[in-house]
Amino acid sequence: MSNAHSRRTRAAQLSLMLTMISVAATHAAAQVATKLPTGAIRWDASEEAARGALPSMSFANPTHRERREPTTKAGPVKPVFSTDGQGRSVVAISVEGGTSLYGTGENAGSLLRNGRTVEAWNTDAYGYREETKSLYQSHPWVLAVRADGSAFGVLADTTWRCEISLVDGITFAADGPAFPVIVMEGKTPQDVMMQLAAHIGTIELPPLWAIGYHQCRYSYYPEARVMEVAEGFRAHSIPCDVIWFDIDYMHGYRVFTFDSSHFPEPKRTNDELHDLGFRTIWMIDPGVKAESGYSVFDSGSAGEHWVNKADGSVYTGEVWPGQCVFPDYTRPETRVWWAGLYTSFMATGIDGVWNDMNEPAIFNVPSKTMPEDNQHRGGGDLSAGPHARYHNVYGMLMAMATKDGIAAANPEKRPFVLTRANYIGGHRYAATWTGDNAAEWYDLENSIPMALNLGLSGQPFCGPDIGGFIGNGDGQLFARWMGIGSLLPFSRGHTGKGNRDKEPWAFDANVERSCRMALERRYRLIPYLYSLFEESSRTGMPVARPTFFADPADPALRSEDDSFLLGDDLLVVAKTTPLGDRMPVLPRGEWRSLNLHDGATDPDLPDLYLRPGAILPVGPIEQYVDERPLDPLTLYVSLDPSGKARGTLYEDAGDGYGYRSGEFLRTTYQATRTGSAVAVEIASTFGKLARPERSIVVRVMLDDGREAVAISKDGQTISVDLATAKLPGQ
Ligand code: NBV
Repeated sequence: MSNAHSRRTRAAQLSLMLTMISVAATHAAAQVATKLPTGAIRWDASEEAARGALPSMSFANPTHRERREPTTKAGPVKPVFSTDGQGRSVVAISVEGGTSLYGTGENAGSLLRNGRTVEAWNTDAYGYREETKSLYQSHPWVLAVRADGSAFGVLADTTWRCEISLVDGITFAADGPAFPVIVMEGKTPQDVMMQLAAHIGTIELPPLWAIGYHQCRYSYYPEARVMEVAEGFRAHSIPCDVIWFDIDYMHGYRVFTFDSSHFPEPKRTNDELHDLGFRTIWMIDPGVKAESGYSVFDSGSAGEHWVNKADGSVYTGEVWPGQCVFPDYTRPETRVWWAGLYTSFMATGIDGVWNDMNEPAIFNVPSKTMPEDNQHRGGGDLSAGPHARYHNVYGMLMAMATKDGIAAANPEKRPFVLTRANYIGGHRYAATWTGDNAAEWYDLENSIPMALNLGLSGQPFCGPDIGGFIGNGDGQLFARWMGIGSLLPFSRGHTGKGNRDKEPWAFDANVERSCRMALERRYRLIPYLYSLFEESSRTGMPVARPTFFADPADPALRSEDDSFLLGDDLLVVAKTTPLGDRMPVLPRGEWRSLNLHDGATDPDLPDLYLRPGAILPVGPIEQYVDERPLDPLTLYVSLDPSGKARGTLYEDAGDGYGYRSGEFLRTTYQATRTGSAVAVEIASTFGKLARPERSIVVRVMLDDGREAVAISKDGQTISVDLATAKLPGQ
C-alpha cells in the first residue's frame, strides 16, 4: 500500500470516527440517566421522553418506575438512543468482549444468545424451529454476564413489537414511542436476577400440588376415558397429581360451558378425581363465540367488553367455535366481568385454569392475530390505544383476570393458572409452558435452554410438553423426555389430537419403568423443589438455573445447556441425543453422584450430582403430594473439603395463606465432620409451625459412592460414623 493511499484511508477513518462520535454525542447530550430507589439506572431518550413514557406494564408497581432521582453515577453501561429508518425507537448497548448474553424470554435454540435476533411479538408458533423469530411470549430483557462473572441486565420497558438483536452488543428496536430502559448492575448474575425481581416481582407461592406431575392430552374425553387415565396412574403406581381438560370438554368450544354428552356432571367428574387424589385443570380460551343466546356473549355484549375495530365496531375473528369476539382485558371493568365468570365454573370443583390461544391467535389471517389497528379502550392507568400497543400484554392481562377470578371463587386456596401467551412480569399471574413443540430430538434438546432462559427472564414456573405436542416420537425419546421434564419446574405430559397414547405406560414396559423412576425421583425431591419455589417467591431466583451459576467466572460453563441446576445444590446432567454421547461441561469441585433409588439406575434418566457443601432434603415416594406426611425426612449430606455442609427445607400447609402469617417452618440443617464422625444438627429455624414428630435419615455421601447412614428423630443432633459407610442398596 502506498503512503498516500494509507494516509487517505486514515483520513477517511478519522472523519468516520468523528462523525460517529458526534452522532453519539448528539444522543448522549439528549438522553437522561436517573436513579430508581432500587439503585437501578433508568435511561430515557430525553427528559421529554421520560415524562411522556407510557406506564410500565412490567413493573409489579408501575409507579416505582417513575420515582426518578438525579444521578451522576450512571455506571458502566451506557445505552445510546436513536430512531431507525423504519421509524422505530432504537436503544443500543455495547458489550465488552467475553460477555455472554441470555434471557430474551421464550426462544428456541441454545441457552447462550450471542449472535441471535428475536422479536418480542406474541405469536401462535405451532411447530417452532430455530429460525422462528417470535414465540408465544415477550420478554424484552437481556442478562449479560461479563468475562469476570460480574453481570448486568437491561429491561426495555415497552409493550410494542420489539426486535432484540444480540449480534453486535445489545440492540432493542421497537415500534411506538421512545421507551425507558432500566439497567441493573450486579456482582454476579444471581444479583441481577434478584434485582430484576425487585422491579417486576416474583411468583406467588403455588399450591404444593401444582409442583407434582401433570397429565394432559388434547383431549381426554369422555368422562370414562378421563377416569381410565386417572385410575391407570394409580394402578401402575406412577405418581401424578393433576389431570387436564383440553377444549373438547366444552359445548361447541364455547368457553365456560360443558359438553353434556361427554361430561354430564362436571362436579361428579371433579369429585371422583379428587377422591383418587387428583386435582383438575380445565382450559379457557379468550375467544367467545359470537352467538346471541349464549350467556357469555350476551353478558359481554351488554357490558361492551369486546375489542373494537378501528372504525369502532366490534371486531370478530375466527377461532375454534367459529366467529368470535374478544374481551378487551385492558379495561378494568372487563377484567372484573371476566373474573366473575369463574365463580360458577370453579364451583364444579375445578382446581386450576389453563388459558390458551391468548396471543390472541386468530385462524385464517396471515398475521395469525387480530389487526394491529384494532382499538383497546383501557382504563385506570392505561389509556386507549391500538392493538399494536397492547398485543404483547393481551395474554398477561387475561391471565391476571383469570387469577383474580379463581382466587375470588376459592379464597382459601392458592390459585393456579397456566398461560400460553405472556409478557415480562406476567409470572406474577401464571405459570407457563413452551407451547406446541414436536416429538423430535431437537425439541427435547430445546426443553432445557428454553426453561432456563424463561427463568432468567423472571418466569421460573415453566416446562415443555413432555413427549412432544406434534407427532408421536418413539419410546426412547419419550423416556428421555420424561427424565428431563420430571426435573423441570412445571412438569406435564401433553400431546396433540390424533397422536398415539402418551401416558407413561403407553409405550412398553421399559419406558414405563423409566417413567416410574423419573416421577418417583421428582416426588422424592418435592421437599427440595417446594423449598426452591418458596425461595423463588421471595427472591426471584429461578428454580432451574443454568450450570454456569455454579461458577459464573468459568468461561467453559457459559454455553452449557445439556445440564442445569435445581437451586444451587442439585446438578442435573441430561442425555439429549439418541446416543447420549455428548459430554456436558461440569462445574469444578467434587460434585457427588446422587442415587435416589437405592442404587438402581436407568440409562435414559439424567444423572444427578450434589454440590460439595450441600444438604439435600428428600421425602418418601408418594403417588401424589399430600398422600402422606413428610416422614421419614431424608437428608443427603455432601461435605465440602473442610468437612461442612448446609441445606434448607421449607414446609407449610401446601395450600392456603397461613404461611403469610407465619404458619411455616424453615429449617436450615448443618453438618460438621470431626475425624470419622459427622454431626448433623439444626442451625436455624424460622416460622410458627411446630416441628412434626418424624424420623430422619441422614446419608453422608463419600467420594467412592458409599454412604454412611444414621436414623434418628428430627430436631435432635444426629451423629454419623463414616466407618460404617456402604454402597447404597447393600
Ligand atoms: O386446545 C388445543 C391445543 C392445546 O392442546 C395446545 O397445548 C395449545 O398450545 N391448542 C394449542 C390449540 C390448537 C393446537 C393445534
